[in-house]
Amino acid sequence: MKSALITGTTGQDGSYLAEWLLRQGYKVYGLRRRTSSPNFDNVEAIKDEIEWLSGDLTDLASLIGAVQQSRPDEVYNLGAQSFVETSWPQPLLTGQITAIGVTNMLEAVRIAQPGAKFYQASSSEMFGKVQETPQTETTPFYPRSPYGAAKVFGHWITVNYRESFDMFACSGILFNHESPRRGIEFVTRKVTDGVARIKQGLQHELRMGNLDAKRDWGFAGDYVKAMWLMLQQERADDFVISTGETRTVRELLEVAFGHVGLNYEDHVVIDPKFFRPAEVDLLLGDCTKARQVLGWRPEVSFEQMIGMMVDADMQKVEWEAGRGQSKFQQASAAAGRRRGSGV
Ligand code: NDP
Ligand code: GDR
Repeated sequence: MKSALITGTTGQDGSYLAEWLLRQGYKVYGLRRRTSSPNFDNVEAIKDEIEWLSGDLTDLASLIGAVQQSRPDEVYNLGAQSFVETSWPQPLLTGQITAIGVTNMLEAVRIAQPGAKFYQASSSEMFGKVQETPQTETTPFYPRSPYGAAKVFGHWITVNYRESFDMFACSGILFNHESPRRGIEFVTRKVTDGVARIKQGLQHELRMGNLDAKRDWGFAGDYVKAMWLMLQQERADDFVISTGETRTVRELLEVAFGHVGLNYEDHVVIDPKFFRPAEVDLLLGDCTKARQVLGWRPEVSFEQMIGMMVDADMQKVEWEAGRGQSKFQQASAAAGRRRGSGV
């Protein structure tokens, strides 16, 4: 039986990847950091099938301990401070987790299990102010946020460990990918949650930032398979994973509101608070290499995915209503959640 250690197991991608690996017959070890209250929402269905190890990407000792305990064949480093907007008010923490955390994880593997295959969650945010379109594995990086800069470090340190220590270390340069498990602060989920609440009369308006930004949005369930495929190859390499289609945030609003028969223009209010100090205007990935070498391709379309997310949020909101909360209580809870997540 093969074994895998995942960091970021409680996040969107970690939960889909754990499910995929369990289905492939892996023994799955999940790193989780201590939290004051449980955060198992994404892994509720599989939490008893995962062997949980306590650790934090900023704490090398805990990572060495986790690798020693699990002795994994494969390590997937998905843990990060992953919200771009938070990386401006928290640049040092973002650097500690999202940049130095990668070195910590590579060191833990190099020291305790050097033969393990290693996957690093690199990001299209590294392209930032894009130097060519579409972006490929050879497009130069020009990050536009502390998060993007941290990911560039994580990417190059992974390449460096591959070249310096002959480790099987891969970086997947993944473009935006979403799902009903997406954190509420990211734009797709913020919109689908907002649509559900507006449709059910719990709120009337949705406050948004830059509607002209363009993203290449895919489905997280498809993208975790690409991570796994990278580690099944003979040779470690880096791959762009994307859909090859780009859409504006405005188009996202049209599709999401349209899914329940609403017009976004009746509800969306532009709020300067949600504009970023430096924006990534256009992302569009060319994943020809992944198609050819890994045999990977996206399966769920943008419209299907947004439809799936709106439907899931509609159910969630209805479920909350079924618990007997008044509309006023729900609206207050939603406002509290948005305040808490900076949305
Ligand atoms: P999420 O924000 O959903 O999950 C992040 C995970 O990292 C959570 O499990 C979180 O744990 C964990 N984490 C945060 N800080 C630490 C820490 N100090 N030590 C250990 N674990 C920590 O992200 P996604 O699932 O969306 O993304 C997974 C990875 O892929 C991230 O590295 C992200 O930057 C990258 N990426 C994501 C893309 C996307 O579109 N989703 C695109 C390209 C790259 P906790 O639950 O305790 O907070
Ligand atoms: P991104 O995702 O920054 O691309 O990073 P996000 O969904 O936060 O933003 C996408 C675009 O939407 C614009 N936008 C808004 N964004 C948010 N969050 N809230 C708003 O109200 C809003 N209005 C407009 C943003 O300006 C931006 O242009 C995600 C994360 O998952 C990273 O971890 C990952 O590396 C990259 O995708 C690829």
